Amino acid sequence: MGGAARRVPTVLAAVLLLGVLAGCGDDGGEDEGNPDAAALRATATGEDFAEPPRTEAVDGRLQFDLTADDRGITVAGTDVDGRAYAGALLGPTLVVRPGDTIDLTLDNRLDAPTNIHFHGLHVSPVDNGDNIFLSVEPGERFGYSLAISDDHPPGTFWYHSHAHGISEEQVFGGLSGVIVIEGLADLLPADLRDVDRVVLALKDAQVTGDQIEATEIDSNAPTLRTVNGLSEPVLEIAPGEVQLWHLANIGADIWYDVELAGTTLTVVGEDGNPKWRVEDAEHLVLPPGKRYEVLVTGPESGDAAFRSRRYEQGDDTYPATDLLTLRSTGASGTSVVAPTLPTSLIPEATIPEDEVVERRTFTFSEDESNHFFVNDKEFDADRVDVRPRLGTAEEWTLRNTSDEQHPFHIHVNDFQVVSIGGRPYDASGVQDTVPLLPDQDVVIRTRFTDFPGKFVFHCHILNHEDNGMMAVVEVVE
Ligand SMILES: [Cu+2]
Repeated sequence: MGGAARRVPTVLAAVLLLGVLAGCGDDGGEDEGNPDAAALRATATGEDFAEPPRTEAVDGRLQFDLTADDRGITVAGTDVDGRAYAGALLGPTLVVRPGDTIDLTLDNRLDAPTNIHFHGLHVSPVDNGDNIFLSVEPGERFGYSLAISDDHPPGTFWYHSHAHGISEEQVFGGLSGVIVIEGLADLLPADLRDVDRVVLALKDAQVTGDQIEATEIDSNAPTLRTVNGLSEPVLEIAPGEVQLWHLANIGADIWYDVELAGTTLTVVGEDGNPKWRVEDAEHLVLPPGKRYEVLVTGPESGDAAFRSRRYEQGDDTYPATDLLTLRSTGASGTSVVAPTLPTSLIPEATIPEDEVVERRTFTFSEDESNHFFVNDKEFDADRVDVRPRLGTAEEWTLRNTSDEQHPFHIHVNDFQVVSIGGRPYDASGVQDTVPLLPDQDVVIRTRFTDFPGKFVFHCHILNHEDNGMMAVVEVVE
């Protein structure tokens, strides 16, 4: 296995600085790509792959301070304004194991309130847990404490600002990062348990002048799509080597439809949940918030492009874009003996129909003036929209009556998709994010286990969430 050391990225910094220089006084006229983004791409492609710095738990505890600061991203001694954790487009990757505790102090040096959501974690939503109703004011420090249970599923999760009304500009400016709960590789066949684990966080940036766009974000505008903040980096792999990729879309608004040229992606996890049934995918759609864990096998030789296909979201259209080059270190003619891939990681655990105690329908809609609704209501933090009982299972019909797609996401508890567009869906695991296509009901079942209290579900296009497409769940005993 490779195990090559991965350095802290400094490339993005240089990229952005060059973008700033290239962007000065240069304005528009191009219909493909804003000039700054184009300049960034031209100067940045082909860099070595790198991951964000890792912050790992020690003796069962991950204790650290996380600064949110709009002095932004330090670039070779120069700052580009953004809204960033620890001075980078992506916050550090938090690495823990089941049973660990995350003790994170958020130090808000922004000039706006903020907070943190821990996306996908099955933890308490109240007090100083995964509580998105609290607001950390400018100049304040707030200590989050999250107890991750011994039996928490391993996989890919993420953290980001959930400050309602400004979550889009905060995440777009930088306020998001990856969380890895270790242990997924332990569920693989014995000869794959030492597999190289690689984080590939997808995030875009629209750099205008000397700052990341904040006030006039247009999710359909040309944007620089990065992997770990790098433009088209090169990731090396040995012939026949299997790597475990943690794919995560941690951006604010845009979608990806990823593929690896010439091969399939072996999906072993989705949204931080190991698969009951491993499946090969030719491509994977990742709306904002979505994660997949996939196995990738190194080709005999040559390069393979990891790219996003053109994707039409209904309102926005994202052009086909190369994201990363996977480079085989093998000489031409190298023969490869690929290891046996798994067919299942954990036993199937569907939620049976006879366990369902309540059925509800939620309709997602929008009007012509950028207002978004759940059951005809805009979000109100002081209103409770649904009160499930702790320990019960419910079946929800999610109905999208708008003309564009919305990725549904619910906090705290995962769900099983049981049908899409009236056709039964043979789930291969549970998930926490699912795209709602226009005029296609998605039916899910979920159990409200372990944690009473208030949390939310919402569309994970953060512009839509900020503009109303969110509702309050209160789990009661
Ligand atoms: Cu939406």
